[in-house]
Amino acid sequence: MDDLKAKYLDLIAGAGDESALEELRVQAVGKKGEISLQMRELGKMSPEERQVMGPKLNALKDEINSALAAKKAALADAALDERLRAEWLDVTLPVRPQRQGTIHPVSQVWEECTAIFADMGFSVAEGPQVETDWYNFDALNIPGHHPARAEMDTFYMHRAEGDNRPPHVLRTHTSPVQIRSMEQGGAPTRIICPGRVYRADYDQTHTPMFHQVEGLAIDRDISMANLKWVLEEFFSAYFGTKVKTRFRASHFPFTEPSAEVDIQCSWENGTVKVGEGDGWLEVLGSGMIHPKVLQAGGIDPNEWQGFAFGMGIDRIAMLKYGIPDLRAFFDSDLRWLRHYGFSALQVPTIRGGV
Ligand code: 2NM
Repeated sequence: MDDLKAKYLDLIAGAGDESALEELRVQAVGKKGEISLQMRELGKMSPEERQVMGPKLNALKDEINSALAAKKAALADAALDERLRAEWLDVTLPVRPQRQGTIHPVSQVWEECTAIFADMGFSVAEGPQVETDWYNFDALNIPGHHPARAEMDTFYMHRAEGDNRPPHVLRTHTSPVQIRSMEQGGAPTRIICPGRVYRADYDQTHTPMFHQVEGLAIDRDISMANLKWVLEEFFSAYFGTKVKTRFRASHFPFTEPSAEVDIQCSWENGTVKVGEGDGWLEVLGSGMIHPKVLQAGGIDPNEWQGFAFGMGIDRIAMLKYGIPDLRAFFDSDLRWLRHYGFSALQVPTIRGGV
């Protein structure tokens, strides 16, 4: 029995894995195992012999079983240690760099404009891109025969056969949003309307969809002087340097008087710099809101007056960030987007009063 014990304890200690251990278990204490067979022999023994051998065999069986269990646990521990070693992971490593999208210059400048005008008390109004001809034209003092209707290269929506109502249009400016805001909020008011607008025009400097921000301030004694201050404040904050403006008399159906606004710039071997030099760059249209337009928005022109202006977001984005070609804005070329795009963490650069 001592030989049996020594043999199995030795074999168990040397078992390399769980299946080798299982084979040993069957071989020693399985139904037909060596120790089980010995126990069967007890029946053939004399009672005296059995009294000695019985407990000894039971003790041996117990010892083998606990050696098997201990070895099994040791093998499991070793397997776990090996897994932990092989699957080791440094959770303190920085993440691998990931390809990220960028903020489009139009979105960036849109946000910059919103932030600057918000500082001056303007809130943002938005409205539909498909408009009635009333909101896009008539309410803005552009009647059916007015050349501006043709000049604006309007996209017209389709009407069903036999439906003779005037068709809806893709808005040619964001002014209809301002009419809607006048109707809803009345006076006094200060709003800007950034948004997409559409004109059937496509060349080096025009795309059929582009972006505008228009502004509107209505109160009892708003004047062109207020307009000039707001615009100079805006351009100085936007370009980060004091920018002079020049007003030139102009004509728009929706404003009277009307002015086109130039900003000060220099031209040096083909590149424009805003806020220096003695050149001028046209960037904006503006004026005092025409009484008929106030009336169309439900505001009494005998009690209220105000200024309005409109400019191209894409155009001022090109100026500030040195982007040469407008059409590339809407090509979705990833190389262009990575080059001119902004990080999501890049907060719009605006500065306070100059
Ligand atoms: C411009 C130029 C001048 C303008 C007028 C209005 C409204 F709705 F209040 F009458 N909004 N925007 C306006 C005036 C727009 O864009 C070149």
